[in-house]
Amino acid sequence: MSKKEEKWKLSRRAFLLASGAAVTAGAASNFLIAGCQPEEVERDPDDPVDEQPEIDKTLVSVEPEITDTKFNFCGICSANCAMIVDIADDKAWRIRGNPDDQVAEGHLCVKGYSALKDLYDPDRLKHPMKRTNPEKGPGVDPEWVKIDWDEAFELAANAYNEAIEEHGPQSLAFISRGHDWMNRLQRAIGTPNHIQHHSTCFTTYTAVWRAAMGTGNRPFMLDVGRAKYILSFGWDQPSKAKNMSAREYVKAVENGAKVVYVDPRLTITGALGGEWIPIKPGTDLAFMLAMIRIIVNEELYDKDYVDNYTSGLEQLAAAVQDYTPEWAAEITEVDADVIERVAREFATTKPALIPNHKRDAGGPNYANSWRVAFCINILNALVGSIDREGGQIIGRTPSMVSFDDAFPPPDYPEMPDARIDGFEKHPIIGPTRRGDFSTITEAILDEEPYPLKAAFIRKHNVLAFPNAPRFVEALQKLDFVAVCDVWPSEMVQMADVVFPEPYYLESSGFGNRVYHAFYPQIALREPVIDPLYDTRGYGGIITGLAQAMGYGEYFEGVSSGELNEQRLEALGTSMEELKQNNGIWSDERPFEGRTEWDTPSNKIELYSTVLEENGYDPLPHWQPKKEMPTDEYPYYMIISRPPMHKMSQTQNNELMMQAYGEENSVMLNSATAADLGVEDGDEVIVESRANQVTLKAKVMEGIRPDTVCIEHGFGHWSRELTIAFNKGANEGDLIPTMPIDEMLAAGDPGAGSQMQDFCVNVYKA
Ligand SMILES: Nc1nc2c(c(=O)[nH]1)N[C@H]1C(S)=C(S)[C@@H](COP(=O)(O)OP(=O)(O)OC[C@H]3O[C@@H](n4cnc5c(=O)[nH]c(N)nc54)[C@H](O)[C@@H]3O)O[C@H]1N2
Ligand SMILES: Nc1nc2c(c(=O)[nH]1)N[C@H]1C(S)=C(S)[C@@H](COP(=O)(O)OP(=O)(O)OC[C@H]3O[C@@H](n4cnc5c(=O)[nH]c(N)nc54)[C@H](O)[C@@H]3O)O[C@H]1N2
Ligand code: SF4
Ligand SMILES: [Mo]
Repeated sequence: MSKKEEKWKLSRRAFLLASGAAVTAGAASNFLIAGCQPEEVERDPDDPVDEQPEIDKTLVSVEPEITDTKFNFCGICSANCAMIVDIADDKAWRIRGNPDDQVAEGHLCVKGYSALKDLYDPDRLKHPMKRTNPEKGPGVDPEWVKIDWDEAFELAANAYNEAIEEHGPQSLAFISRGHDWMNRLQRAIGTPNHIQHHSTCFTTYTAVWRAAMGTGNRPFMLDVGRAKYILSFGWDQPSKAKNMSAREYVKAVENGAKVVYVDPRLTITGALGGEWIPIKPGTDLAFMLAMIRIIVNEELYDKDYVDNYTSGLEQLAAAVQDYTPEWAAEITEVDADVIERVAREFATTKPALIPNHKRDAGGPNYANSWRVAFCINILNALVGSIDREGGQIIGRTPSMVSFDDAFPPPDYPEMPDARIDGFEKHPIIGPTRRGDFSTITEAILDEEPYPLKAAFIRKHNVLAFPNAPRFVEALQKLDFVAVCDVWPSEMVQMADVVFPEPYYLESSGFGNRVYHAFYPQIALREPVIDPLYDTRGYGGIITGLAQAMGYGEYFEGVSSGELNEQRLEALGTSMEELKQNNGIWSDERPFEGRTEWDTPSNKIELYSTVLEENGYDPLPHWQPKKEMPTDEYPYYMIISRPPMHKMSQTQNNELMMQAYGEENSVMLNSATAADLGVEDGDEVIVESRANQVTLKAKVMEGIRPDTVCIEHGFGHWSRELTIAFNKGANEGDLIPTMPIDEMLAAGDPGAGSQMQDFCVNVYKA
């Protein structure tokens, strides 16, 4: 082993140990990350990675003089853990978790600790660019030319205005997470087309929560740490190294909580828990219906909670009588006596919780997932665990001055109803205007209900869309695409004009604590260093574009500094005070469980009148998943994500890539591998009715023999991502898209993208 390799091995091991410990046991948060030194190295994208300049990867043994300390919060996942960043030699040198943040509690996860590697990534976008090669797609060099901001705005404004004049405002789509500035420009233009990722992520939960509890959109907070019985149906957040989930879960296990982990695949969450039930994919609904029947029939539910805070128990009881444990056993392949035991344990151990986040069994994975989300809500309510200690909590967030109150807008034009993705056709989820990642592709290609001509895209990647190659075809059909990004992602490769944004560590503002918010709290974000490149924040990009398009009046007097000031003043604080107070403002008060709900009955509705009024089943009923194994596609396909990557946006982080092991693989049970004549590490083809991908096989025991699993985030084809390029495959290429008619036929009030409701074949490459 060369000296260089030896050094790397040491530093990598030290890093893994330190970050693993920080995730699971709350180890000292100020360990050093070798390889994260702020060395700025220009990488030539044409050089093979081996020949790139060497980055010093030795462990740092001597602490340099810390000249400044800045506050920020992590922008990698939505937990937004508060950070303290130590500065040495004008460079961000070390990141620590902020101990005063109730989410971080002084610690971060592997991804947060490695963020300096992203900040100083030489592949980052450095200035606005335009493409000069009209051809677009994988393998095509965009032939970028550097331009200034005025030219970038002008090019985009001309293209968008031309589309609007010739084809109407609806011919322009904003594909972006919601943002005050963006929402205003979209409304000023009068296009109904704003598309975000929720249909792939947690829309089924949102729909059920809106209907049965009236609590809006964010079913994200859990008091796992105090739960005594944790019944997970694919809730696997501790395995994702999500900071507070991992910490609270370990706390619960150490406090003697019993964990039953139901998942076709054994994960770290399951392994730490004690009991693993390898359920057949897409059948959790049957398990839950049988549980409800037992709990109701044996009167094991929390009588006080159910009487006072829920409605519809009688109708619920009548609806589940056919769902015996024996019936559920046939469907789920879980023994009837196991289902009975789990139901009784769950109802009689307090506090008990079915934790859920986004893409577990109730997430938009299958045609029946919304019913699973509904059953989870019902079961948590039956045992009195909604907004109670050890249960599912409604996060306490501070109320904020709205953007429109701070800067009242001129009148907006009328907006057409019909959206490109048909999202207005869903009565419960439609009003959230979040849009649909799986129907947009077919709509663009078919020009139904009308032609889409241009798109403005921000912080969404091609690899996140079902059947990504088909989405590329849809993008190729558009006349003009502008993309805001931090990296030269696959979406950037499809752009005509690129607007580079700063990395979050170069940005300012503040953020609500959401994922672990027992009381209202905000965390400060200040630039930890001066911006490295010629970038602009999203608000500034939208303002520049609006002015160039002729919508400048909507942004007169609008400034993020002023908005922040107004919001902080309303809370009785200021940026200055936040700085003085370790970057945190809190309104700490004792936790009091909610007693009223924003539904027609003011209760949690076990019989949902809102679902009924909108044409959906008001009670949970059995419905199978949509696609079953066939001779052609004999295996269930499931998707997950690893602890050290966030979707497709961390693969260019050298540390994370090293920690993961470079490429993803397809997980196969050893019996399945033997049947297929495949050995660990062999290349295999995984094929669905949409596409095929080639990957290495990872042979294991901890997955059902009828199921295969692939982790998401890989298969980058942008050559400008020099580390991420060409590692593994995108399992999303396999996911079929859905035309709007198929989506409506599914009858899902959340309009979920059914990310796993298909089957695959696997064979040796
Ligand atoms: N490290 C890391 N953390 C992340 C993310 C990331 O990319 N990386 N992404 C964040 C985001 S946006 C999201 S949406 C969440 C998603 O995080 P999770 O909601 O935890 O989703 P997955 O990672 O997809 O894990 C879902 C689990 O469900 C199991 N599963 C699949 N099918 C079934 C089934 O039919 N029944 C049951 N019971 N289980 C099933 C899978 O095997 C898998 O273990 O994670 C967030 N946190
Ligand atoms: N195949 C498949 N598809 C999926 C999923 C899956 O499991 N498998 N999961 C789904 C889920 S749960 C989700 S939440 C979605 C997520 O969908 P996306 O948010 O589209 O997914 P990411 O892969 O995280 O891509 C984020 C993009 O934003 C860029 N970016 C990062 N930070 C910034 C920033 O500060 N500003 C700007 N302008 N850009 C930034 C990154 O370079 C990257 O291109 O994906 C969904 N799609
Ligand atoms: S859990 Fe990790 S990635 Fe998510 S916000 Fe916290 S430190 Fe960042
Ligand atoms: Mo997600």
